[in-house]
This record gives sequence, structure tokens and C-alpha cells, in this order.
Amino acid sequence: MAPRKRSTPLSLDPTPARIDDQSKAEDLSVNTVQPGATLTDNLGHGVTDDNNSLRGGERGPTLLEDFLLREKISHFDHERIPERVVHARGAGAHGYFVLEKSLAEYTYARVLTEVGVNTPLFTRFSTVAGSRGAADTARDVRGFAVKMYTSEGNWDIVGNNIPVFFIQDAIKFPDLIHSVKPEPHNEIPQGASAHDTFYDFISLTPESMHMLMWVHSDRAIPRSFDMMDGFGIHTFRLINKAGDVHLVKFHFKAVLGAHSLVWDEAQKIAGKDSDFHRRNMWETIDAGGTLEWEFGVQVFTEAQAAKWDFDVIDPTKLVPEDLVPVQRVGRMVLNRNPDNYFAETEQVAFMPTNIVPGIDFSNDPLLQGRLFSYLDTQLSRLGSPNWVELPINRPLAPVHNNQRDGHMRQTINTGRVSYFPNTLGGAQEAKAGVNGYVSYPERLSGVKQRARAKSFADHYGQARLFWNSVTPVEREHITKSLAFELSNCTVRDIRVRMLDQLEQIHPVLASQVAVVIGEAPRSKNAVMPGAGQDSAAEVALLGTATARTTASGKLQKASGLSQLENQPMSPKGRMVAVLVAPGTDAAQVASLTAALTAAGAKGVIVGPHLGTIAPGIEATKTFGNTDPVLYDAVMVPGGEGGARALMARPEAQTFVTEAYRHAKPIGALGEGAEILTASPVGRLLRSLAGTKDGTAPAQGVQNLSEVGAMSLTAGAAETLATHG
Ligand code: HDE
Repeated sequence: MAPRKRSTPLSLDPTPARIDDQSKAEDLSVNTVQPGATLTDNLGHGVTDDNNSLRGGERGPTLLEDFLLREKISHFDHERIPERVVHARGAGAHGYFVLEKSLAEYTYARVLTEVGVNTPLFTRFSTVAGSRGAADTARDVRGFAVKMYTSEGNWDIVGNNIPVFFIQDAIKFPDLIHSVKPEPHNEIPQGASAHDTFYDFISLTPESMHMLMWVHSDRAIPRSFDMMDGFGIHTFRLINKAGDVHLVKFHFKAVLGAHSLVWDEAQKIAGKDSDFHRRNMWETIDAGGTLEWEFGVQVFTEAQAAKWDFDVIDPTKLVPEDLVPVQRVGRMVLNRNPDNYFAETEQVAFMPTNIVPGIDFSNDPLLQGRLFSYLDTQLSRLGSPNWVELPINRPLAPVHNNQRDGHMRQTINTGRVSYFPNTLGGAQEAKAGVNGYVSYPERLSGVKQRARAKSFADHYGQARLFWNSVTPVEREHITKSLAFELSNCTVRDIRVRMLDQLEQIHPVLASQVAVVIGEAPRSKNAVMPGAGQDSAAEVALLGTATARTTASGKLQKASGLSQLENQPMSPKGRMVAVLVAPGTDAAQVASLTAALTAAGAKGVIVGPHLGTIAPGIEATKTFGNTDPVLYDAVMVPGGEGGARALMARPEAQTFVTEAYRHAKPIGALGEGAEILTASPVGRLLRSLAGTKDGTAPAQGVQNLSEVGAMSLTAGAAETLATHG
């Protein structure tokens, strides 16, 4: 076993004393095979033949004494641990958090007050419902779990990419999850909420309506991990040196902005590359890139919160950014892939109870339940209380306590003392306010009862606020998604009950869904506005409905909810398919891919076969092994022979047409434009331009050949998606 520095959190902290200890400890847990190393069994015995078991005679029975065979097979038999009961499918990366603005006014947590200090971290993204082998692009909430190895112990923000949750009380979590998981009699469907049991439960659980709107929005089908925001969801407390308390919500804002796939793409990607998200993160980091978020906080006081018409400890409610802006105070950067998926990503154990001095919990009843669940689940999943010794879970802060023994104990505790109080050299208590955790001394009083607070009673106000705050095209995606899922429910009563719920959110939403699932819109106001348009009728209706918006801080519309308004836009991280064939202009391919790289995007050469297509053009993907859904844009370079060869390939035309259907930019250089004019895209543009006979090129296509590139509008692409 060759010592190697770290497989787990790399120290980037300029105060390295504690880090050295950690690196030493980890030398023993990292195994890097040197080239030519001798193969051994688990106990260090050299293995001379790893291909044949020990037999009595060349064709005889295998002998029980073959300890090498038994050890190898037995270890294999035990290779699996239970997958997470939720969030089973995930991918993680190492990185760091750096604070740019001190929050000392609100907290004494070192991680939130020491500006410029890099805190190592490990972040795992996940889907919730699917099992470990499910597809990345399922419509689902994404787990967004961050473990910071701070100098005061581990701090985990175990959040999601959606700022609210389905339920208000932890006691409903097993019901929620049982309803969304594959149905127990036939284990169908995998990683999908479009089935009876989920909507049976949801339609009887109005508190889930706000979250449901988010789950049917494009947030639930993100383009990549680094194009989604993260939310701590619950309200937490910050306590400063003077003992003052503030309330806080934690945010991670994607530097690239929150961007999504469209549903048709997401479904197809699930088949074409079910590892789409994890591959993207892996390849970005492997190529030397980073994934980045701004870390932000919404800080407010109890007094402010008391004035709002919703309860800040109700996890189905968010605090609109118009009431409390998000202050951006730090940055999370992911820059290192795990060395070993199982050892790190699978064994990482997040717990909302991992908290540091200066930060405390609120009484959010969902959070309170989670404070029990995560330790319990780690014991079952990782099998022993010593899971805290796994390299990925160990803190960088020193550990000294009197906990001992148990299954698979790694630490060799020396000395006689394993108790407190002691005088024989054992650990002594930390000092409050210096190096120890102190709970906020909240005054508690109340009657013991099983009850839901009255302040949690409104279930539709923020759902409606969300609907009102997103753009028409986002609203259209929500209605289509709901119609898709409900149309997959086989029990009519459930579908109808859901319509009753949607009606409470917004009559337009309910009417649009009703029509697709074959029900008459019940509202007397029911109008069917044009797709994605704010028709006069819809605007009128919206007016009626927003007047009823409640639990929203009296807002009719809130900023920060739409993904199309005020999101950063950047070519960074985007994948562009460059279609080539023999005869394609190599110089254009070279300058195009160089320009894409310079912009932070990646050009991928797609040709009829792998390898050299023409001098200077190397294809890394073929029309057969890749697909337009895997790219953000398509470019067709010029070169007469190349254009002709591409025209002769139906797959190339499909590439362009499919990209167009999904409203992606398509560009062409020189003769490359011919494939666009010949494809259904060209035909559509000609028909839009009124030249139905197809003889005269449409304006857009003419411009394309003259200017050399064009970007198609989402509106035109939607036309093709709807009609074509
Ligand atoms: Fe979790 N959740 N959860 N959850 N959760 C788990 O812990 C649970 C909730 C979240 O990448 C489990 O280690 C209860 C909200 C993430 O490893 C389990 C309740 C939020 C991850 C568990 C909730 C989350 C988990 C399963 C209701 C967003 C994946 C495996 C009271 C704020 C972490 C594990 C990773 C994982 C329980 C609700 C986020 C069973 C009881 C709300 C990101 O302990």
C-alpha cells in the first residue's frame, strides 16, 4: 500500500495545523496501486494464480480449502450496502467554500466570519425517487447536499434545488415517499411521480401544492448540476457574539444561472445517456474546469417575520426575495472529482445535525424530524456508529471524546481514560463561546399536543404566487407537465381530485390541465388562453386570482422565482455539436471549435464514423452513438463536399430538426446552410415566410447563408414542436 496524501477533503485552508494531522491519518486509508505491484489477498498474501480456483484434479471439484477463492467471492458477495432510502442516485465532487463578506454582525460561526479562508467541502447532488441505477434526467427534486469541513467541525447544508418542501411535518415523510416510490405490488414506475399512488396522496395533502408547482416547473429537469440553484429550505438561526439572534435562509445561486431541459429532451436523454448530469460534472472537472455557486443568505428578525402572513418555520413557504433580498457573501467551487465513487460519494453521510457554533436550528417541524432521521439512517445504511471514521465523513477539526469500540472501529485510542469527568489525562469540556457549541437559549412554553399551527393553514397562496411570478412559457410547461403526469394516473377519481386542488391555485391552470385529461373545466371563468400567451382573458383571470393571493407577504408576484427573468446567461458549460462529413472545411471546424473553447463552451465533432473524417477533422462522436438531445446547440460548417455528404444522411437532418424542436440555436457556415434549407427546419421557415411551395428560401434561411449563423427563436421552435 503506497501512502498518498488524500482521497477526501483537501485542505485549502491557510491555517494548516489541523490538516497535517488529518493527512497523516489518511495515508493509511488511501490505496494507490503502483504499476507492477504484486497482487495479494486482503491479508497481504501474494496471489500466484488469479484465474483458476484450487481443484482436485484438472477437471475435479473445487476444494473448500481454497481460501483465495473464498475470500474473493465472499468479499464480492458483500460489496453492496443498502442504497439510500431516498436520494439513492447521486454524484459528488470536492471543492471549497470561500467567504467574501463577513457575517459577524449576525453570527460568530468562524466559517461565516473569516473572510478569505477556504473551507474544504464535498457536495453531492441527487434525485429523490429513483434507485441508484435510475436516470439522471427524471422529473424530480434534486438533492443539493454540502458538507463543509470547517475548523469548528463539519457543517452540512442538506438542501434541495427547490426552496420549499411537500409537507409541513416530518411524520408525513414516510407516507410521501411511499406514495412516490414505485408501487409496491409491481415496482412500477422507476424514478417517476406520474402514477396513481403519488397523486392519491398529493391530492389529499393540500400543503404539498406549492412544492408541486415547482416540481412541475422546469426546475425539476435541470440542464446540469451547475445550472441549478440550491436552497437550505428551512429557516435556521444565526447567533452573534452579543447573543443576538437573527433568522436565516441559506441559498446557493448558480453562477451560470438556473437553466433547464425541456421535458421531451429530458425523457429522451434518460435513454440516450442516463448519466447525463454526472457525466457532465465529471467531464467538466476532469478537463480542469470548475462548477461554481454564489452563497447567499436571507437574514431577517423574528419581529419582521411576525408581520408576514405566512410562518417562516413552515417549510412549504419561502421568504420572497422582495421582502428579504439574498445577500451574496461567499462562493462554493467544485474542482476535484472523487477518486472512488463508493468510498466517497456512496459513503458520504450528510446530517442536518452537523452544525457549528453560531448557527442553530429553528422549530420548523420538518427540520426537527430530520434532526432524528439522518443519524438513524446512517446507522442502518453504513452499518455501525463508526461511519464517522470513514475518510469522507471525518471532520478536519480534531476529535477527542470517550466514545469507543463498535463494529469496524478504525481509531486506536491510546491511554486509560474513556470517561468524563477525569483527571488522568482525558479530554476536557470545550468552552462556551470559545470553542464549543451552545444552543440558543430559546424560551419554551406550551401545551403538549399533536396539532398543526394555525399559521401553517394556507396552502395555496404561495403556489399561486409562483404561478403568477413565472413567464407565460414557464406556465405552459407547468400545465403540460401536470397534464402529462395526471394523464398517466389510471384512477379517474384521483385525477379529478387533483383538478379540484389545481382550481384552488388558479382556474386557468386547472382548465388547461382538465382539457388534456378529458375533463370539463369546472370554473365558470374557464377560458383556454393561447399557448404560452398572456391573452386578455388570462390576464383578466389572473387579476381575479391574484387578488386572492395569500401567505405571500401581500405580494402578487415575487422576483427570483422565474427561470427566464434575470438569470445569468453564458455560453460556459454548453455543448455544441459540430456536424462534419468528408469535404467539410477543416479550417472552419478548427476556428469554430477554438472559438467555442475560448467562450467556455465545448465543440464536439460529430461525423459518420470515429477518427479522421478529413485531414484536420477528427470525429469523437458518430451520428450513431450520439444524439441531438445531448447538445445545447448545433453548428454545420461549410465546405461543398461536406454539405453534400451531410445532405445525403437523414441522421444529419434529424440532428438539425430535433435541435430546432427543442428551441436550440442552430448555426451554419457557408454551404453548411444547405442542410438547413433541405431539412424540415428549412421547410418550416419557408412556410412561416409564406412561401408554401418551398421554392423561395425564407428570409431567415437567406440570412443564414449570408451571415453564416443564426439562432432560432423559442417561439418558432415551439411551432414546429406543436405542429411538426
Ligand atoms: Fe432528506 N433524507 N429527509 N430531505 N435528504 C435523506 O438520509 C428525511 C428532506 C435530503 O446526498 C436520508 O443519508 C426526512 C428535506 C438530501 O446523501 C434520510 C425528511 C430536504 C438527501 C432522509 C426529509 C431533504 C437526503 C436518506 C422529512 C431538503 C441526500 C439517506 C422530515 C431540505 C443526502 C440519508 C445525500 C437524504 C430523511 C426531508 C434533503 C432517510 C425524515 C426537506 C439532499 O435520512
